Parts: sequence; C-alpha cells; structure tokens
Amino acid sequence: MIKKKIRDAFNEQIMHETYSAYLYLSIVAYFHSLGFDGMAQWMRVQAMEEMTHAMKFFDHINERGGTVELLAIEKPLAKWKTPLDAFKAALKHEEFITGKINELAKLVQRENDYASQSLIQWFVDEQVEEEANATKNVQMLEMVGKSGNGILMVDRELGTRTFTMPLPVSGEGG
Ligand code: OFO
Repeated sequence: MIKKKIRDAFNEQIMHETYSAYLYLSIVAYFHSLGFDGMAQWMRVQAMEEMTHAMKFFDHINERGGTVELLAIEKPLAKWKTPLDAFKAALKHEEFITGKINELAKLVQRENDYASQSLIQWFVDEQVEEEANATKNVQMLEMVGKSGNGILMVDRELGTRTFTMPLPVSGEGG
C-alpha cells in the first residue's frame, strides 16, 4: 500500500506532467499559427509523451492501492515572441520538472519506498534526455538565427519525429 504522503506527492506530479502536455499543446497551436508544421509535429509528440508520463504515476498509485485525485491545471501561455522563445520556455519548464523529480527522489528515499524509488529512477534518467532534447532545439534555432532557409531546414528536421505508444502496464492485457 502506498503511503499517503507519497500518494499526495505523486498526484501533484500527475498535475505537473499533464500541465507539461498542456503547455506543449499550446506551443503546437502557436507553431501551426506561424505555418511551422514540423516544429508543431515535434511538440505534439512531446505533449503525447507527457501524457504517458502522467499515466506512469497514475498507474503506480492505482497498482499500490492508492486513489488518484486529479488537481486543477493552470492555463498555459498562448503566444511567444519567436519559435526560439517557445523552445526556450520548453527548456525552462523541463528544468522545473527535473527539480520536481529530484524532490520526489528525496521523498521516496526518506520514506524507504523501494517500489517508488524504481519508478522515480526511470524519471531521473528520462529527465536527462528531456533536457538534452530541449537544449538541442534551442541550440539549432540559435545557430540558424534569422536565416529563413535555416529555419525551414529545422522545421523539416523536427517534423520527422514520431510517437511510439509505450507498452501497457503489467496486468492490462497485451
Ligand atoms: Fe515529463 O518530462 Fe517533460 O515535462
């Protein structure tokens, strides 16, 4: 049975991960409004991944006899000055999420919750990739600067990203 303190913290993390999806969807809408469908595709995949992150916490709480309680989600920004600014906002948000995951890592260690430690270790590793990807996007756009051709190349490159649905959690068919 999951401890209440950990369940509450994980319920809060479901909200943070869902907010990530919400923020990234807002960036998708912004990119589409500028005609950058490739950048929008990259962010759309990112938003879908964020929902799978939220579901990892959701499933973990359920599997350990806890009850999920969904919290309110803040309205994200709808506009940025440039695509570079939007990618910078995404990077800043990932750094915030890494901080949250680190707090959870401390909590589950303090509480000797070994099952949750295994879950959180997955997120510790995932955040390394999340920040690396977000940084790469910022660097690519900084590199091309105001070059129209460069921006179109980045747009084409980012448009190749695809989403792979993770396998269902154990005990749920498949
Ligand atoms: Fe869930 O990793 Fe990004 O936010």
